[in-house]
Amino acid sequence: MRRVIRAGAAFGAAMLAALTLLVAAPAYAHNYLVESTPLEGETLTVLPDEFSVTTNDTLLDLAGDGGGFAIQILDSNGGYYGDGCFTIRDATLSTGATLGEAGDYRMLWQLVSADGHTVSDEIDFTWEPDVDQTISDPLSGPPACGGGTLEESTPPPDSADAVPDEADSEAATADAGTIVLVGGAIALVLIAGVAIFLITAKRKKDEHDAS
Ligand SMILES: [Cu+2]
Repeated sequence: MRRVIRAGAAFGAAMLAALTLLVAAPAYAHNYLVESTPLEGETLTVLPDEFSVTTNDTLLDLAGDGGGFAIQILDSNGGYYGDGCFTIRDATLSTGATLGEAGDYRMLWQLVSADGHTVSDEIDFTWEPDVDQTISDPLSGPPACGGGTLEESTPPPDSADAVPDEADSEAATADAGTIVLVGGAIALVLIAGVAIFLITAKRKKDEHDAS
């Protein structure tokens, strides 16, 4: 009987170790911020060449289209600045620097870690421009690189040309995928349970037969 308990404990420990690895390993591999312009809480009096965030590891832009990356500059009234274009270079994500009237600003950034996970955060700073600094007008929405704003380029959801059937079927496919995943996980647990039960029962029987 002691042997059965020990086997069960070993199996449990192995499962726990595997789960811990699955959950913990990716978290350690996230890129983290090591430098930025501006810094959190900094007061700028002169516009830098560019706004940027630098992480500890390479940024992942596999498709080369900057998907998953963004830097947005907002004033305290929700106005946007910049042209929406950005550059990904090694571990640094950057964008051209423009700001409006003096005040509090926020830089929102999002990037894709070397491990493929998206990381984002915000940096608050203050703008007290010297008299020779250029003051830009705010945009009403996030700028789209190449012109306009992202909000303008997004079609209204109830547009007559919209294809709701396709969207619905995509959602249905996603739901089906989730069901398959959950079903698969339940099946695995059940199979493991039955296996443990059978092994335990057989060992009990063997020990019983042996005694
Ligand atoms: Cu990660």
